Amino acid sequence: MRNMEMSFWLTAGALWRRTAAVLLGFALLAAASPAREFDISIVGRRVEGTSTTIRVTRGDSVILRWRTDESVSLHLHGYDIQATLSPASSTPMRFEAAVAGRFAITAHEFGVVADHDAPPRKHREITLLYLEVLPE
Ligand SMILES: [Cu+2]
Repeated sequence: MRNMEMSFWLTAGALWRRTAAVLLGFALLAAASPAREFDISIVGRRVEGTSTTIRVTRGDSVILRWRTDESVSLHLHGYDIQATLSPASSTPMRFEAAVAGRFAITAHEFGVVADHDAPPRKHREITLLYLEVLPE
């Protein structure tokens, strides 16, 4: 009986230490890569609001959550990330801001889903926003 009780407390202690280690791991992970989230709406082929620049710090995990009133294909230059947006739902664009600098986020043809590899003549882009990644 005494032995059983003791092994219970030993097991409980080990479990608690493991749980604490896992929690500490999550805390460190969260501190190392804070996710910066931005909600951005495109209305009438323009970004709503007054700010035309999104600022983050190098090393940040970034989520740009897009809404649009019209289908459009977006292109984050420099990072070379593309996303096709539709009015039906919001579309997240996730990336690690590994490179510092100023990068244009452009809209390719609105209305139709644009082909980025189309001939240059047809590749019209509208700059919607700038992403600024500041060095730490
Ligand atoms: Cu482009």
